[in-house]
Amino acid sequence: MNKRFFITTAIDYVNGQPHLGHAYEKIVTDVIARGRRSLGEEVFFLTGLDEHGQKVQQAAAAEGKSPQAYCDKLAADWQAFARKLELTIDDFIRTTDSRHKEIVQASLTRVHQAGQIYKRTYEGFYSTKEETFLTDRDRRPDGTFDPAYGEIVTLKEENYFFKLGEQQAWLIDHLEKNPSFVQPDYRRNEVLGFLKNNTLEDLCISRPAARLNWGIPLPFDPDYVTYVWFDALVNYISIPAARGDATITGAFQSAIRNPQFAIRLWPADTHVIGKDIVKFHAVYWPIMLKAMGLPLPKQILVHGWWQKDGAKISKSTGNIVDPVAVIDEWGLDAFRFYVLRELDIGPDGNWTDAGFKARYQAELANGLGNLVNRSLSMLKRYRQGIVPAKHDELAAEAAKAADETRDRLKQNQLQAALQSIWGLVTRANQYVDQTKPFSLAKDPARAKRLDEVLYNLAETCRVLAVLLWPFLPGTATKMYAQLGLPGVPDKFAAAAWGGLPAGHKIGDPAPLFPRRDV
Ligand code: ME8
Repeated sequence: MNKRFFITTAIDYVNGQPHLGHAYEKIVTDVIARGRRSLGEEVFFLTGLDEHGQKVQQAAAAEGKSPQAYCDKLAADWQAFARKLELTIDDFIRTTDSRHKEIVQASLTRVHQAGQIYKRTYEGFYSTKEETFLTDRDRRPDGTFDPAYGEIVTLKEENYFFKLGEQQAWLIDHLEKNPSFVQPDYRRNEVLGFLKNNTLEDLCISRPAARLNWGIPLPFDPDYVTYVWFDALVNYISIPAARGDATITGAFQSAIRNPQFAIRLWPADTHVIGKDIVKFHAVYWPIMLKAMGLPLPKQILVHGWWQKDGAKISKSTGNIVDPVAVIDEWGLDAFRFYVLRELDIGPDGNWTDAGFKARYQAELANGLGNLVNRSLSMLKRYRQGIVPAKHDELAAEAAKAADETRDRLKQNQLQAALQSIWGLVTRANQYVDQTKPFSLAKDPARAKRLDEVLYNLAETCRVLAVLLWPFLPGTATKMYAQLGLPGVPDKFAAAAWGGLPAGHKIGDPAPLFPRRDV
């Protein structure tokens, strides 16, 4: 049994609204997953929801619902959102699933037995709004706390702590020996800088059940529930455990329920996350895994944050992009294209409606859409849709685009891969302008040349469909259908030049991205 390429997203807080940032992260992960599958790897793509905590408990109470009923309703919306984005997920974790709770408790037992969890009294500042303890180090230069923390109270209570001290040296060593562990490089350097210049304080991992009962009880003290990260991060191993991955089930001695369906997932190949939660994934998570006796994930891939019109996305100020509204108006692939083409994985991005429309018009309607539509329409008009004999004038350029796309997909350079693909789109559109098939068609003596040109164009469209599959799966599928080809172009190997056989009859061309008055 082969280990699968295991890729995950952050699990979203169930009580927020799905926004552009969530959509972006999930689409990026979907493209990597589809790309790997297209290249022949077995993949497991996991996403889901983070459902416990005080805010959920309070919001449910305000609506007069039980927290579970409140979460169930929102979870249905988030799952519909995943379908809307056409994510090729293999599982959807909810932290309220019993399969998850069981592994959270097993992992806490294990770490507790290893002597890494202890209880002590904590007295300090506490932000109820952010559910977090603060220290003097969190004060701003003028001595006050950021208003985002809301009301600050002093609180004295006993809690459980996870030991983080004495863990820095090996983690620094791991980051230095494995440059790809945190990517991009500047994020890795930030983590290294943080580890080298700070002493890690032990992490508070509990809340008294009397104050917060919407959480997973600590297996060694039912008066407490586990708080946030020991719950949320563990999702990455609870699904492998539920799927019978022996690396996890072995470590926790939990029964493999369906050994015949057991798969190997852990260690994760890539955790895709946003820049705000790097410390939890690159510092706390490896230390937690080490304490559990489990191998570390291979890579934490960190994306930047989207803004809109140069300002923070915020529901309260109304500065939002509603992905569902954009998709309903422009189509899913127009949305997927814009976010992937506009923003590389790493830096922050800025959504503008004008930028979105400009890319739609130039690159989708006038670029790809025009190429496919005129290539296939001319083949239909001049040759009754019958593919002429193979000809290789654009073969080298198509091969170059395919090679670059493959390399860039493997390196998670999604924006650069789209640039390679659009290099071929632009070249093929120039080829139409240069060879002028509409003029050739008027001169019977030039019939052979017209055959050559029409073959090169139709075959380039076919290659493009294969290259585009991970990014714009709906468009790639439509292109295959318009070419009269069965199935979906989901095997990268099919990008090799010459796949369209002479004599094949294409289907009916139709605009992929209708031009719009913008
Ligand atoms: O942090 N642009 O959940 P979350 C890009 N439950 N990405 C953004 C973004 C923006 N404007 N806003 C948020 C959580 N994100 C925890 C994670 S993982 C074990 C637990 C990203 O709903 C954010 O960086 O606040 C994170 O990766 C994801 O959306 C979920 O954020």
